[in-house]
Amino acid sequence: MTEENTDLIEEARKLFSGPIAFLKSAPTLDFLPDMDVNEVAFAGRSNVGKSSLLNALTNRNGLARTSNTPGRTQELNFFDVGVPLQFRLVDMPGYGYAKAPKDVVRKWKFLVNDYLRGRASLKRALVLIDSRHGVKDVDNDMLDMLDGAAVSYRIVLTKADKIKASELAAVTQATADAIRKRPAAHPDIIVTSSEKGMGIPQLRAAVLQSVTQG
Ligand SMILES: Nc1nc2c(ncn2[C@@H]2O[C@H](COP(=O)(O)OP(=O)(O)OP(=O)(O)O)[C@@H](O)[C@H]2O)c(=O)[nH]1
Ligand SMILES: [Mg+2]
Repeated sequence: MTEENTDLIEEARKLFSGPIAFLKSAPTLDFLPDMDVNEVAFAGRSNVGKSSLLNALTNRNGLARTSNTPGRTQELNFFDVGVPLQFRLVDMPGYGYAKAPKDVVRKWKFLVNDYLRGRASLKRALVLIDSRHGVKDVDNDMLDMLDGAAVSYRIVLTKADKIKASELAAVTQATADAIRKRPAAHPDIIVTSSEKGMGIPQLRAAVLQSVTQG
């Protein structure tokens, strides 16, 4: 690891252990906060571990609500990082929940698509992929949406504690191959486990880097 990376990781660690607070929930676009500060959004299938990852990043268990029931997060949830405010984290509603009613799915598509297309302050999306499953069709739909909206994104594998190291290496490679030709994708994949803390310092640094560059 380069010295620059070590510095960034330490700076990110400090920032994420400082003040972080839930700002608001936006069930529709009317409720979005002003674009006064940069944002990083967490996207991914329902139950992939978005809320858990947010909690692991911020070292606060109850910050984002986690659940065994898929489809728990239905709104865009905004969290303010730093005092004075440095940037915002956005917990997005999960997609791909098979039992979701059609009107909920339709509402989700409009909300997410409009948010992604209209948000100059959104510097990067983190797309979470369950390391046991890899990139599925519903994930590709999300990546198409991001490529279409020209929102830069990065893939984060979750729940790495649930599979063997050899399987993890294989799914990481397969995921890298799957996104190679996608225009808005960052080529490097971050492997994480909220449960074990794996990849969390690196993810904090990646978040900080994406909100501070330009
Ligand atoms: N073993 C393991 N379990 C995890 C990890 N991350 C999340 N989980 C579990 O996966 C389930 C779903 O986690 P959530 O964080 O609520 O998932 P989500 O993506 O926010 O789900 P929605 O809000 O419904 O879209 C919970 O039971 C978590 O405890 C992990 O790193 N390892
Ligand atoms: Mg959630």
